[in-house]
Amino acid sequence: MRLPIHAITPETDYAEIVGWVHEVRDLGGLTFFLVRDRTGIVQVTMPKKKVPPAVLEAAHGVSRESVVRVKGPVKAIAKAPGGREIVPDEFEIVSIAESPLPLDVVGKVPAELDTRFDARFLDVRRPRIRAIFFIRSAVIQAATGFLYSRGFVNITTPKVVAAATEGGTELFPLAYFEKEAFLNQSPQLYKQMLMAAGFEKVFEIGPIFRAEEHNTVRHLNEATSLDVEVSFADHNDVMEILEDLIVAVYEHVADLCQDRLADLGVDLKIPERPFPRITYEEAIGIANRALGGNLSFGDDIGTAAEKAIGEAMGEHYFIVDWPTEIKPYYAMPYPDRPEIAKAFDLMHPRMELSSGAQRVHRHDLLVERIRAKGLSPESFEFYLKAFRYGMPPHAGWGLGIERLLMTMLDLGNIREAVLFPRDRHRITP
Ligand code: AMO
Repeated sequence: MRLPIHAITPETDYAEIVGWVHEVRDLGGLTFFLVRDRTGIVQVTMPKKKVPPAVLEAAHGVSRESVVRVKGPVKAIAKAPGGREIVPDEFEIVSIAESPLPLDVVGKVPAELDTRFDARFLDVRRPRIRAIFFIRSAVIQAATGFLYSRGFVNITTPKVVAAATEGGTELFPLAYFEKEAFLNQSPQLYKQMLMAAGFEKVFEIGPIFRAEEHNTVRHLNEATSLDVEVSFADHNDVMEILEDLIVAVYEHVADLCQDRLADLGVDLKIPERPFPRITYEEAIGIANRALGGNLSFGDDIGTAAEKAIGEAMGEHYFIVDWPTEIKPYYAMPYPDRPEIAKAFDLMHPRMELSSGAQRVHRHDLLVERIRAKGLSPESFEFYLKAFRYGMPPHAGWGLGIERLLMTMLDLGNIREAVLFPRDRHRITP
């Protein structure tokens, strides 16, 4: 029976393993193999005089990254990884790897990102790279568990849609029979409609598509968003949920992914609650002082300003009370100061992680806001309808999973947090 490599202990005296040939060292009378599976690496030692001729023949010339099955007694040996070695009495090549490899899995030869993504399945064989995706899985598990424990319902909304949610310029048009259709930018309209359906608390983890043309280290054209929407709640309520979720996710990863974090050399610091909150006006004040700039009310906070504010804050923080004019039509303006919206962004010192708001739930105001953005209420009729038959007040947010991982694991490029990234120049593999 096949044994995962990490299950080989000092008590194991015999093992059958299946894995990839990580390294081969032929010293003439003695050949060493390192064999790797997803759990670890073990040394396979073949002294020519001690192993059966059939084993020597089977192993002869086996290429790196071939899949092999090895069976034999396990012995203690100080110099081997994990302090164990297998001296095989059976050896089988299960699947041969062509040479040369398109990518050096051992990682001694550094590869460009493009080379890595062209052979991503090989790239991800590397323990350091694979660790990112085991942690990504743990992040999603923790977030999902947290939301279930708070009574949320997991929803799935369409990705083929008829209207823009976040603004028309970043849409991917789609050939959809005789209709005009797009890939969805956000589950925004659907999660709100489910508030009218009486679900009260929903979440979705799914793809969002943004036709952003710029090529940056923190934008993808297909990203993964964790979306949350809550009825009878305001922006402050959902900011608390977001803060609690971030801390729960960090704690889960710190508890359960120690080995993977070690593979990545990451010393995870759990963010402290409550996250500081600064207003948009305070944020531009910080940026102006730091950069000698002259951002004024209503200006977007660009990358340089964001960086300066992040440096001043030094930890996760919220920017609240945004100008209504630079937030989407669905963000609720304060009744007494309609030029400011009950909208927020959750920031990591490096970048924005999430944005959210209390929503406009009054039909008349929503129509007004849609018009004020230069959009046509007619194209939102399927959405507006949900506001005419009893729509509770509600609030929510969207959190970018890749940005969460990128900041948590200190990755240099957002593409590192995606198995098969989609950017301006890449749609394969
Ligand atoms: P927003 O457009 O700010 O808000 O997106 C929410 C979060 O999703 C992530 N994100 C991206 N990540 C990588 N590449 C991209 N191109 C990209 N675009 C967005 C970011 C961002 O903070 N409907 C609102 C959310 C809401 O109000 O509930 C929305 O989509 O981490």
